[in-house]
Amino acid sequence: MKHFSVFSLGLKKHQMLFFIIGIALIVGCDGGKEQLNVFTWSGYVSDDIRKGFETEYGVNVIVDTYANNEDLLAKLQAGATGYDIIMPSDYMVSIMIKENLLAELNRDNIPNLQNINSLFLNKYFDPNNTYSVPYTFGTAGIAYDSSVVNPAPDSWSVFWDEKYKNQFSMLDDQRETLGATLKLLGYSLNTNDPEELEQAKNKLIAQRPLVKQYKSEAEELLIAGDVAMAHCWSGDAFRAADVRPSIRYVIPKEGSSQFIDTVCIPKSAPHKDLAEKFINYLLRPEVNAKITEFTKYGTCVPDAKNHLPKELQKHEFIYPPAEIMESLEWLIDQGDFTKQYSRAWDEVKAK
Ligand code: N2P
Repeated sequence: MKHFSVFSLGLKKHQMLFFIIGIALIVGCDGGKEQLNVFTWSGYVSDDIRKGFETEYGVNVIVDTYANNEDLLAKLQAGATGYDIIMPSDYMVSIMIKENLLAELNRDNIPNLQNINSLFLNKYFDPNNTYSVPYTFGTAGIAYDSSVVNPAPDSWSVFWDEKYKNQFSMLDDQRETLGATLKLLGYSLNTNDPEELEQAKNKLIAQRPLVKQYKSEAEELLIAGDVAMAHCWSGDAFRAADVRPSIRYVIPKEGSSQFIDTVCIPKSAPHKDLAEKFINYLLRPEVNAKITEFTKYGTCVPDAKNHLPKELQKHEFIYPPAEIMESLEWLIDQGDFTKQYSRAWDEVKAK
């Protein structure tokens, strides 16, 4: 019996080498493993979580990050098609649903949906969780190094104090940064009054010479000691405080924002089934607990708490006291008025 082999194609040795390399490239040097592409916030998927899923499912997980919801939206609108998992915040989920960018979730593939606390389900931005699964929740506020910033700040106005020129960063995020300024001015961070937005824009333009950097990954600056103070999300402040215990976090007295970040699958996802497996994996209580330990944001899976150290089960960075919770607003999709926010923000950044 004649065996079929590359030799039987009449290939010479060097031709055979090219043939084999070619096949290896087609199959992928990793043996043709399926690849899950995750596009998320920095500090949201740890190596541990990634590797756990890779090992269990025999796949590769690639994690890429964005600084804000609008950058994520712009990427998808520009036709990026490689992403299987994205993690937009609440108001961005409603925008993406309207823009027809999200895939409907097949709930049969995500039985662990039942692990989610119903408090986090059926929210205004996706009334039946047709497209999104809650991942984490948190707030925005001020992270500051108490060994430098004295007295302790309690107002957004500290970011306009000349004393801290070049010593602080603001979030690179149009809704959050305009939102904090609107709160300082006594307005809603969901205003759609052009005059109020104009005032916030001008206030940020006046602040510009004092700002060291606009950066969403504020924990990196705080840990490195590049800034003594940052407009920052709660979990990132918490992570920085783990490394530098002199770091504190405060929600200013004028109030601030709170958010739920979600997990979604873009309509264009190349590996939808695998993405649903990944979501189901994230919702296992023991995996979800690891997420909380790493991200330092709140968990939407109550049983995850059984796997968490005591101090994380009710830390005030994650669970602010009731009177502070009352001062928080959710960012809401502003529809057509969103353009005005983008325009105002572009002007601030261009100065
Ligand atoms: C984590 C960023 C939190 C996202 N680095 C705020 N929606």
